[in-house]
Amino acid sequence: MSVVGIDVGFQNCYIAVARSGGIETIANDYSDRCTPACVSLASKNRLIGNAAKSQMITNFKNTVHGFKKFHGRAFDDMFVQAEKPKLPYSLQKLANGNTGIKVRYLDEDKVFTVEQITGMLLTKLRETSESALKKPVVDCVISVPSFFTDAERRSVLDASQIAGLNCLRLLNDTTAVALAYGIYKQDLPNPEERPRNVVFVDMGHSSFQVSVTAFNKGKLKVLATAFDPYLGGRCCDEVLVDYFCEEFKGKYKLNVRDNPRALLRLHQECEKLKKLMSANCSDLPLNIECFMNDIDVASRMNRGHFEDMCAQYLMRVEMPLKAALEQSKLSRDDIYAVELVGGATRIPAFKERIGKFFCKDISTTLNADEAVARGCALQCAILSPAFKVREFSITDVVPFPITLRWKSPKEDGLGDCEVFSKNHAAPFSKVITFHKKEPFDLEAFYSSPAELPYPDHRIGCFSVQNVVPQPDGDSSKVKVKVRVNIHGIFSVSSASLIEKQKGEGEDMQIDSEPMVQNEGRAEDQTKMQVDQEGQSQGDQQNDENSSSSKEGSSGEKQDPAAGGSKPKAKVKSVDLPIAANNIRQLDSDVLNNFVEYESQMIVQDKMVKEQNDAKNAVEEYVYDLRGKLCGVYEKYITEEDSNRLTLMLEDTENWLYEDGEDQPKQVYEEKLEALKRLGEPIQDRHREQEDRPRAFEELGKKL
Ligand code: ATP
Ligand code: K
Ligand code: MG
Repeated sequence: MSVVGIDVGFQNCYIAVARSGGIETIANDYSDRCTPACVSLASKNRLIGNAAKSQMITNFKNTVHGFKKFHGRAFDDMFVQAEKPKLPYSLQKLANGNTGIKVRYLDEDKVFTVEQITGMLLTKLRETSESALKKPVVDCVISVPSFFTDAERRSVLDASQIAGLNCLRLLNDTTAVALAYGIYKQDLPNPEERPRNVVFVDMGHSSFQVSVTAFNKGKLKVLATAFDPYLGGRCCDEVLVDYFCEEFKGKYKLNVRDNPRALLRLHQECEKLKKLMSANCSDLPLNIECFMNDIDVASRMNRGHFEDMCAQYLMRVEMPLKAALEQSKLSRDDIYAVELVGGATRIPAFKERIGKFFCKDISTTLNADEAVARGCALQCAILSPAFKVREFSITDVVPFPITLRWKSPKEDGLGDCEVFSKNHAAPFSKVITFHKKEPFDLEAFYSSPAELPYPDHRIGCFSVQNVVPQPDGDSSKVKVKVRVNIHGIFSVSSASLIEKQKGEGEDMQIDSEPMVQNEGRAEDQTKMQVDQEGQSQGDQQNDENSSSSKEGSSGEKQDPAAGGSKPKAKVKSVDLPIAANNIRQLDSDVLNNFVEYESQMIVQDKMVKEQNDAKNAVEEYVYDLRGKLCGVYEKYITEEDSNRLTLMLEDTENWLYEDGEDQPKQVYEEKLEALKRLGEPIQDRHREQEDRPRAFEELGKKL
């Protein structure tokens, strides 16, 4: 079983793995710990990560980046429509309304879904972790922004399946950071003491996330999260790009926005400039040679000016900080530390604003780039039975309140009830009791569309089937379990019909539900009764203290509503099927096709790589032998033979650029063999000669 944590960023991805020494962030085949979230499609293969990023300008139409926020979004989505004109590649509406990414691949027009593109990226990240661990990787934990809704989360899970990964948990970015922060701390307050409250702030390329988390020995509990889903480093890049576009229009008469290649270059240069300004207050140059129409462009920028231009973004820092603090019901004095991660928190003006809000020096004790991946790896280690790690319980929150509305076709029972409030503990299960005579529908949706960073507040519709009245014509008691699962996804997970036993009164007793086992951890549950008219008379209890009993798997919580110490009546329950509709997730046959297609593309990439390797081996041999023929091998070959061989090497070199440009692997291998048959005898004679004096020396020593 593999223990791998993957931070899939909008711009940068990181992988951490558990090895004997502990959790390690690993480097990819470019010796880089950061793998760019970039996929480049080409006529023979795909390039992913660093190789793709270096193609971005030359192959801009087919190099996909900045796609993380297309997960779970329709093509007509406002955000997608706003992004579209800024992208060097094309988007297209898919048959189901989702966002498709249109590229040339294998000399054909292809439209990929965002799940497929992220799937490609995850394939690369999986391969990187496999080469570090030297074994197949399947199990992993993947990070998502805490504000991702069900549709976005389901879409990321689909992507992980396409890449052949088994995602044990989608972990919120700031919760991953909290885990990386807390698990090694030896001095956390005891469970009965006041917790240590820490604010985590993650500003990445595309978003800004804040959480307030309470720590005690062996556990963390997220109290609140808040976010600005569109505030990040790229806002600042865009400010600079806008500025220089405008300047170059006047100064050089250049319309940069009409030239995708120039625009991409300007973006890259502006990002570099932005980073330089984090360490430097003085005037800095921006120079790009041969920028457009053979014109070299030059300009300058300094931090003061940059900050002025970013004022609208700097202003947006405070709101999420305030919201998180308010929701946590803590005051500034209750905050032990404010920890910053994410690349954009290196921008001094952002840092300053955050510190000022909390009236506190901010801490940067965590690795700003790697903390999310490390936290994910730690969570994976905790979930893995094969890995010993300190017990640590993690309680996250529901970011947006969720409401359930029920209706049945004939009965006039219609009603709704908020089943998960904002910042409710998660993962979490609840049991709701209905009195029904026929099948009914449960519609789930986010209660407050206005605060949702997503255009559709519907989650899905769950039909509870096979409900029948009791033999005496009365309504049946139907118990429905709803949950926010380990990935932060809502579902109606099971339903059962409780059959009335002989002699039982109207005031039927509800048997306690068995504890829900999830990934080896018990989930907590709350009972809620909902009567036939749909009035909620629920006693929601245990919400607060439930998190403390996480480790216990057998200890059922006493539920006063269930009758306490009264002897339990015998109750027979029948499981009811649930049909889920309108869930935004790929159909299983579509998903299977994508899985199959991904593996074909992997085979294709491997073939191209082997072909390239074989070709490079021929080229290398040609250069090496030619060099040696007029060097160290000179004495071991006649001039005539040497000339003939040199000519042959030259022919081979020409061939490599012409007919031999694109040949199957074997052709190169045979070519190499043929050359070696001529080269190796010379090499042998040379080696023999080299070894002789050494042999004499050895002999001399012995004598
Ligand atoms: P997200 O979390 O939004 O999905 P991400 O995880 O890919 O995005 P990070 O890697 O945390 O984002 O941060 C990348 C951002 O940080 C980029 O905008 C980058 O330019 C910026 N950044 C990195 N270093 C610096 C620096 N020294 N000064 C200013 N900005 C920086
Ligand atoms: K990242
Ligand atoms: Mg990030």
